[in-house]
Amino acid sequence: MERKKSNLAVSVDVTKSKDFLAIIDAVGPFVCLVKTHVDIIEDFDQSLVQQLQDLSIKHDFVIFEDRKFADIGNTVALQYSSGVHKIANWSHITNAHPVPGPSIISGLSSVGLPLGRGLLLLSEMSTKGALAVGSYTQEAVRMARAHRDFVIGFIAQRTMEGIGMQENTVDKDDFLTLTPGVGLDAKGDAMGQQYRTPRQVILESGCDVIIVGRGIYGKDPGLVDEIRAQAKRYMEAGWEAYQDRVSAQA
Ligand code: UP6
Repeated sequence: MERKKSNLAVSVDVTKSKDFLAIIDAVGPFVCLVKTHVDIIEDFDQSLVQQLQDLSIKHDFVIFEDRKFADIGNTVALQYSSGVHKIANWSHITNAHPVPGPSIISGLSSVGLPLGRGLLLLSEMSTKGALAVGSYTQEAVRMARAHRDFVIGFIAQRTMEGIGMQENTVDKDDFLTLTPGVGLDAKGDAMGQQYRTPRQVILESGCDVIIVGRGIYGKDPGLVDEIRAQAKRYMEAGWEAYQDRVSAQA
């Protein structure tokens, strides 16, 4: 993030590998991270993984497969390591719902830790009526604190720093907060998604990384120049909000 002066993550939710790779190559210079949903790609194969890894090296970004694991430890370990996608082989980061309890972290870390991978827990969601609130969110943070070797942060709508801690505690968490539901032009979609601006997310809510999908490639996945321009726009908005937060804290 420091090296590229970018706290922008682009979520590339398209179904054709040609569009997927073209978008990533276009936004690559502006992002710290690329977020994928490989299970929506219709012509997925292992060569796509190789090309994604090549782009990650070319443009210096981290790969995050947004798999949202949510099953028992044994099953998630198999889903993470095996099947068609073999996510653990190529994705630097993945994520999980805390709903099954700490065993989901043990299951995933049995595969990911030896490979140097990291996990994000979904302690909140961006959608209208989300159930990940209150004590659910607090327990998610507690689970993360108990597994600092593998859990590196959260998918959440605000910083989780200090949540559930005693008032006078001196411990600092230093987890990352990556935040989806970010848009500069729309307030939401027709399926419950809710958007806030980079300023609201980074400056007012203390998050670290903005995750933007359709705000960047939404008009037409073929319009590479437009996609590049939007990526630059979101990168600048995200970084400016971060700089403002840092100087406000100094
Ligand atoms: N995502 C959310 N909200 C969450 C968690 N994850 O939107 O709470 C993911 C979606 C999608 C991306 O699965 O890939 O972030 C948001 O895309 P969008 O910017 O096009 O709405």
